[in-house]
Amino acid sequence: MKKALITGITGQDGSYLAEFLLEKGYEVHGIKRRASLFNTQRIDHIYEDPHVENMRFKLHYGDLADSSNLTRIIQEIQPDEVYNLAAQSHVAVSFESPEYTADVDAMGTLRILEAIRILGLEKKTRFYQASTSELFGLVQETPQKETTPFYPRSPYAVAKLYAYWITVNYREAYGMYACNGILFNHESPRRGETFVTRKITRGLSNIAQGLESCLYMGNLDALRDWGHAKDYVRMQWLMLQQDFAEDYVIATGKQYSVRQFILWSASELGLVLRFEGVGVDEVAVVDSVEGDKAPFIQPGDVLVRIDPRYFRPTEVESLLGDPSKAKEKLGWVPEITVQEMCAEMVNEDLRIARRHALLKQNGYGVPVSFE
Ligand code: NDP
Ligand code: GDR
Repeated sequence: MKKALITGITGQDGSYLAEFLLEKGYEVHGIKRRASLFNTQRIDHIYEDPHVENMRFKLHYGDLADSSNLTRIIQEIQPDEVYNLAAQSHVAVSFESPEYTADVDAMGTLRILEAIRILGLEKKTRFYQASTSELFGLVQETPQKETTPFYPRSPYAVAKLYAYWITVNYREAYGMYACNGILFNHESPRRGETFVTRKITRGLSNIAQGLESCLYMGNLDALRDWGHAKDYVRMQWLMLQQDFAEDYVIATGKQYSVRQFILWSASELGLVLRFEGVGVDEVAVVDSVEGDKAPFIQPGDVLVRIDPRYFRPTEVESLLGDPSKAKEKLGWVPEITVQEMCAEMVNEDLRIARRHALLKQNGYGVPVSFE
């Protein structure tokens, strides 16, 4: 039985990848951080009681900032594959915590590679690094592919640039099977609540159920190439199953604006919106309401306003990936369209909002968003 170690197993991708590898028959180990509240909601459904015999899913306390902890865990497991998904993954937050982001996202990657090397596992353990389209930042070529020059635009992207190159360097210096998946944005109902797609689907669903009154957004002109996380974790595994380690761009090859994602989400709720005004005065107003998904919304309501605090000191305006290499060499094609994904996210957030609305009507507290 193959053994995989996933860092960041409690995150969006970690949870889908763990499900995928369990289905493939792997023994799956994950590193989770100690937190004052439970942080395993995304993986609770696959959790196994450690007292059960032959369990195939095991969590270890750890942190990418702690090299002795990482070395001990890797020594104990002797994994065939390591998927390094852990990161301070929020671009805007990286401007507020640049040093922490560098420590975890850049140095954390080095710590794992060094652990594999020091333990003499460099010929046994295959390594996947969660690289990102943010490396392209201020784009030098459209669409972006494996050979497009990098120009990172945030402390997050700069930290990930180090992680990208240290992965390449360990491959070349020590003959390790180590590769980078340069993944463009991928989302799902399990996406963190403060990334733009989830913020929109959750915010509009909450407004539809009378839990919030308005959604405050940043740059609506930003263009992204959005795919579904389920499609993208399949690719992470495929990259480690080849004869030679190589780096791959994973994207859909289609690009849309944040404004368009708002329109799709609203439409799934039965709402037709129109955008009015320019710059920070732009708003989204309801033109018409159909169906029963949004009982608290009336024509004329303003659902979206701009709040400049969501603007970034340096923005990545436009990303569009060219996944030709992944398609040709690995036979990978995304199966879920961005519109299907948006509908899935809205309907899941609506289900949660309806539950919270019911709790509120009956005098119980509901989670508050501080974003
Ligand atoms: P999430 O933010 O959902 O998950 C991040 C994971 O990393 C969580 O499990 C988090 O733990 C963990 N983590 C954070 N800091 C540490 C630390 N110091 N030590 C150990 N674990 C830590 O990210 P995604 O699942 O969306 O992304 C996975 C990876 O892919 C990330 O590296 C991200 O940068 C990268 N990426 C993501 C893309 C996307 O569109 N989703 C695109 C390209 C790259 P906790 O739950 O405790 O917070
Ligand atoms: P990104 O994702 O920065 O691309 O990084 P995010 O969803 O945060 O932003 C996408 C674009 O939307 C604009 N935007 C807003 N973003 C947020 N979060 N909140 C807002 O209110 C808002 N309004 C507009 C942003 O300015 C940006 O242009 C994600 C992360 O998952 C990274 O870890 C990953 O590496 C990249 O995707 C690929």
